[in-house]
Amino acid sequence: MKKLFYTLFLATMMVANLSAQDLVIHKTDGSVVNVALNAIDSITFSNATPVENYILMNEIFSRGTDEDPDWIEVYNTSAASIDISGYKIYDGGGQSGSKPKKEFSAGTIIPANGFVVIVTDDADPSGFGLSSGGEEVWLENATGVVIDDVVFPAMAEVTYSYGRQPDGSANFFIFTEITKGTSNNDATILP
Ligand SMILES: [Ca+2]
Repeated sequence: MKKLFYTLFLATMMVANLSAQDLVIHKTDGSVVNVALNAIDSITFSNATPVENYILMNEIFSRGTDEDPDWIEVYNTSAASIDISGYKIYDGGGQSGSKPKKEFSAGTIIPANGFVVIVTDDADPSGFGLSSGGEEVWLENATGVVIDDVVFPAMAEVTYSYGRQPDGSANFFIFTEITKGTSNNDATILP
């Protein structure tokens, strides 16, 4: 917003100087928008705020068995509880439509800085299996906006998982100590 404001400020100054022909907006995605000054009626700033995301996939277990199926742990990075009813997790099959997306059931609430584990296994009728050879998984919110995606590597051992340390950070590791539904912060990392 500061950059946009600065650009608009400069444009306004140029209008005052009658020395410019276009308003040039340089967007954060690298694109540039040109608008002829004589085509502008007015400039206003909206109150739209960016969507902030507090829910992340925090730990992934892809070496599940019938007795201990695959799962993904989701973490709430915020200091308030969040209702994640209708949020969905899926892999490439869910993205292409060949497999269902796994949906968090109605009434699923993650406490502040808390965890929820969802089973994602072929053995689960509404789910999909995680590839022990590694793949990409996505998390979308109840309105269908993708809010997180993680590419996890192959897991060599059934006692390994993959996740963030500290919780909610951008730092991923293979853990030799699974912490299903609890903090990853003290989990032992594969050397
Ligand atoms: Ca964990």
